[in-house]
Amino acid sequence: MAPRVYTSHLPDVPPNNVSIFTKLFSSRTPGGSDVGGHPGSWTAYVDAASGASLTRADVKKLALSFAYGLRDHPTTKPFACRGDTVLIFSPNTLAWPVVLYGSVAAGLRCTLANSAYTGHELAFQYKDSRAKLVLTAEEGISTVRAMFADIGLSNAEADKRILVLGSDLRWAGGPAATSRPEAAGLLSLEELFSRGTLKKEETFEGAAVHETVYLCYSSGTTGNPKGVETTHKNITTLVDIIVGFPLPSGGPPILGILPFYHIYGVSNLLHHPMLIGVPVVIQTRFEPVQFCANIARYKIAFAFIVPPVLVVLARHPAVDSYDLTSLEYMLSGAAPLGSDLVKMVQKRLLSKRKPGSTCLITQGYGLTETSPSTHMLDFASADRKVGSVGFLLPSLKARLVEDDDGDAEEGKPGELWIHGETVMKGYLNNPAATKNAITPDGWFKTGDVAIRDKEGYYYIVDRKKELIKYKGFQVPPAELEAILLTHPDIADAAVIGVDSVEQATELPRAYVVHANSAKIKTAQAKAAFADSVAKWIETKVAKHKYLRGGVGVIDIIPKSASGKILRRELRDQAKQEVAR
Ligand code: 4UU
Repeated sequence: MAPRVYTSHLPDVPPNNVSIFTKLFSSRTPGGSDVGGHPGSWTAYVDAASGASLTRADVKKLALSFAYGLRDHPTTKPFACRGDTVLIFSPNTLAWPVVLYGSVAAGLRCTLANSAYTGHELAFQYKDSRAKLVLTAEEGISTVRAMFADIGLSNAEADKRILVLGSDLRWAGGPAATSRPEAAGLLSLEELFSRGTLKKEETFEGAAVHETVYLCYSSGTTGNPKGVETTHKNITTLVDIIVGFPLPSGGPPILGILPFYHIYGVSNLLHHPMLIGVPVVIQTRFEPVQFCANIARYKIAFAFIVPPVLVVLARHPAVDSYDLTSLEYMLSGAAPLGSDLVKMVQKRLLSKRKPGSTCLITQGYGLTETSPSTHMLDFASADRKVGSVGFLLPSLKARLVEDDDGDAEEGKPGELWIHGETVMKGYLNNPAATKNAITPDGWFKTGDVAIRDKEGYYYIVDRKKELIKYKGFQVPPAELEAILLTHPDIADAAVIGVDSVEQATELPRAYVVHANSAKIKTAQAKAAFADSVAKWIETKVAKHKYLRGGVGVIDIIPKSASGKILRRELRDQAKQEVAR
């Protein structure tokens, strides 16, 4: 049967063949003083805590200066040739856009790591991405040193590969700060700024636009995290695709709480606002009281969020202590969003506003592998289509595949496949995983099950892949299972996600088989063992991977004849255990 291919109802965007830096920072008027088509004097990024800010022209100038410093400074020079990879390890700060765009201008690849990672987790990404240099916030220095120790590098060699993004913001007109003792002897951002400026960014034109620029990590449908090769062309196409969705150009500031190291943050808080001329108020990391305080202080009208942020808005007392009336629009993504929660938040926020006020909550959908957005719900349809991730974005094609031979009938669920210029090049150094994810004719298999209604709105109804998402963060079960199997008392293990409606997220839950079940016969002994396993995991991994869904002790992990864990069975079992 011929595939049933859906296209967007919106016109395709014109193809473009430039680098990210050229796309975002070139003047649209020849010889003009604008940056990316908007006045260079407009504010681009604001540090929420100090109020220090950078204009669009500042960002461009500092990025080019950073790029020059990277290539010129004797310490960084050996690690900063075109195509080399830098690893960025920092919570959201004002330095982020500067070093990201600066690295891109210098022709480098950037691998972005979760700022909560342990040294061991970071070591995996550093080695796998073949990174050479690490850009870290002060708070991350000890973890980075632990990472270099983990991979067997001497302290002296390790220190040559560390660049510190300090908390002193004088380079952005902000306050001075005393640097932490652990930063002593390490190269700082300011030292790179002081050397000169790159006259012109490294260019990527023609075939070079297909060079990899970002390596975010995703486990895809199965296994361990893999480096997603995102190219210049992927990103420049994506920014054109989402221009105007959901924000108009030149609007009021938006609040930046999504982590910049996740593709959702990179795309929606770093690239997109540069293109549409909207300032981003940067919050270091999500924290409920600060979130509310920043909305009030900066009169925020819009925020990109993940579903658990709505739990805060529905229940947290801080919501009553701050004036949040400016917040009229939110876009949620990275995990499923329940319509009850949307309605609860709207009810609470609107109860404090004049009749007829606006509070619209919409959704976007995408994946690291699709750079990321493929679907977005327009604000005009937000109330009518609560629960939908919206329509397919321009220039993309979609299929809903029932199995490998056929597509689902209209209105019926199928695995969502995506085709277009925003589909990643592949998984780094992993042709087998790439082949599994992308068909020979370029269809990327998302692992999500979707329904498309008659009007062309999509609903994500299930996830076929094993991936768990805790508050929008990826938790690859295979990674936790491999760690659990190193526990001396565990003979076998499986990890699944259990839903928490309360927290609007999944929680990772492990099932383990004791190596000597005679030792844990009583319910009490089993519970104590389960507890000890959950605590033990907390010594090994970043917080978002903690076994918050608990640990179940069982006799055997259900597996198929070919040895695959039957996760659906475990998910059903977990539901019964919770119901009991
Ligand atoms: C149900 O989470 C992301 C990307 C998020 C994103 C991107 C563009 C959100 C809004 C936007 O405009 O990437 P990953 O790679 O970490 O995780 C991808 C997975 C998907 O396969 C799906 O299972 O995250 C889940 N997901 C969603 N699920 C992402 N968005 C949604 C959603 N509803 N709205």
